[in-house]
Amino acid sequence: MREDTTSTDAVDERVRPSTSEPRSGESRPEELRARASGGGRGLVVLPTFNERESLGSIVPRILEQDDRLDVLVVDDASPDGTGDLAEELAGRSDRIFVLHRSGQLGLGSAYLAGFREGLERGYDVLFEMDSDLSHDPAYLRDFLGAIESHDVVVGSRYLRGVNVVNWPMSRLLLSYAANKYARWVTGLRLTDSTAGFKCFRREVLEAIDFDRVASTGYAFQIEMNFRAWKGGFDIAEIPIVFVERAEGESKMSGRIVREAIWRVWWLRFKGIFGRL
Ligand SMILES: Nc1nc2c(ncn2[C@@H]2O[C@H](COP(=O)(O)OP(=O)(O)OP(=O)(O)O)[C@@H](O)[C@H]2O)c(=O)[nH]1
Ligand SMILES: [Mg+2]
Repeated sequence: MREDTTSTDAVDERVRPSTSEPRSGESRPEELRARASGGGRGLVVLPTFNERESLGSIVPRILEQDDRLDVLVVDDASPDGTGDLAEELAGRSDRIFVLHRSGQLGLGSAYLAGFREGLERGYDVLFEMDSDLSHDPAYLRDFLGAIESHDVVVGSRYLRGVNVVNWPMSRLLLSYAANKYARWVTGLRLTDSTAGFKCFRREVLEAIDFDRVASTGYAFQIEMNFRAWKGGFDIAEIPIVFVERAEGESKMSGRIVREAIWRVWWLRFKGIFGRL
């Protein structure tokens, strides 16, 4: 029997079961319904919180990589007006959609909200990507190639040496150590389990009960990999170079790091006892 997940923390940030009604605090991009048609289509989910400086350049660069790609911006009522800019962009292209949420609800739940939307609309491949230009859209072609023969593809910063540009040594060490630690605790054999540039075949996301995904920050990335892996799906890594943001503000915090430290143990024990 499955346990009641509503008793744990982070309840506010959890996405409810898929229904035909939008969640409270979200407005649904109706045009997405008409656009999604299946047949190898990919949706790049771009979570934004105060990313006005970069959104206008990243979105067209994504779309020019491949005709099969559309973009869904998931904006958490950014005070800098990123949501308005996203609407402006969406008004100019039938490949750009926007999901507005009522406040800063966390990265994990932003992705889950975007995935729910994309699954409902029939997309075959769902991408995660940062909107601050840290992830070069040119890699989307590599992802599209790799996802044809794998269930999940992760863009790794550590597959061929260390490919991170402009991070202070302290941050690099933290990220590198976090990856070694996650690998040791969970047994997940990835070089970059906290990476945020990745894609899933729709079947993988359909097999994951979003209501049970509890992590929000870096741990969210580890948890999604872990759930896919435990679900019997295969995960491939491709090398990417990650460039630290030049504009805007980081949302990285001590809370996010602390969550990742204990959450991997939670995953390990849930996994062992088959209670994921
Ligand atoms: N919708 C939404 N987006 C978020 C939230 N937190 C972060 N993001 C977005 O998620 C992406 C990754 O966040 P970043 O702040 O760049 O995190 P990071 O890459 O680990 O750290 P820096 O690049 O140093 O800032 C960016 O596009 C953010 O705008 C959130 O609570 N809601
Ligand atoms: Mg970033």
